[in-house]
Amino acid sequence: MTSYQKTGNADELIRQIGELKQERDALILAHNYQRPEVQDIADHTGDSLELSRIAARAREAVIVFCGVQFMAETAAILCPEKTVLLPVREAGCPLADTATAGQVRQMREQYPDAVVVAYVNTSAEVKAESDICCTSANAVEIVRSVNAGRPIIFVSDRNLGHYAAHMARRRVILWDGACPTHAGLSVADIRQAKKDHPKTKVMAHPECRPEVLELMDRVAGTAGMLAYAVEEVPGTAFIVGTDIGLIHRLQKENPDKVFYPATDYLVCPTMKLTTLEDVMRSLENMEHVVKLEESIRVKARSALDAMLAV
Ligand code: CIZ
Repeated sequence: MTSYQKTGNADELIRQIGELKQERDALILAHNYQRPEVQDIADHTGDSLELSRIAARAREAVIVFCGVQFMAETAAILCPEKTVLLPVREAGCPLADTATAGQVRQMREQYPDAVVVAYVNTSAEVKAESDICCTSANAVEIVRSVNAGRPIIFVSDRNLGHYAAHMARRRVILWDGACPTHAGLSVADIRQAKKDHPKTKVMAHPECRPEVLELMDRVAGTAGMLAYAVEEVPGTAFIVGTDIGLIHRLQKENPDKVFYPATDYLVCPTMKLTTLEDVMRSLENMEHVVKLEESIRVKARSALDAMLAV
């Protein structure tokens, strides 16, 4: 096994990652919010579900998931026969941390007829207590698919839950959780961005507050934002209301268009923890392996399968 030579040279580090990737029979996946240099060395970039599905189809034995804990867990739920590595163990998600399995069980006792819809930004334990999962891309469809006679508990993001309920015209019991990055975006920020960049299209993630979403030309998850950018004519400029990591991919895939962050502080700190050095170390030491209890994995898988069936 090649040993990692610390040269301080980025090209050399990238070369060594490539070499070690072959030796380990590994596939590198990077979420759309990762640092640009991590996205650039990845075999695939995407949202958490897209990446987990790629992981499940991959022929490689090892998946290096550059993202946060719940994302690597989702990959481990979908492909138990592979080794899933999360380069930075501490890369968590403050939104996912707002919900525990015990709290979901308590909610179920309070609303025994309810269908629990778990946003993908939840732990494997919470997914295991849920009936069906959803992502930012399909939350509206999933909420709409629930039998109209039954109450819906939407875990974990109250803004996404509110948006899905509004679009699907359903009543939803909202969890008191929010993404600190998206929920921090204000109406004043959007007004300022529009003043700074007039004649732009404005898009934001459904984890933003309802009053912010009202000002948007498009509300979408990262996959939907990438699609929206392609739809518009060359020369279009956009204000982007999600983590600035997505701007790298938007700009790379649409060189004839311009993308401005809605504010400079739309940065998820845990999504930026993973560096190229961490990816190298992860491959070298085969760390940190995502381990799930099989009973939890099987139950969480059934909530993900219910989503895929819709
Ligand atoms: O599901 C994902 O990957 C997240 C957290 C956001 C998005 O819209 O891609």
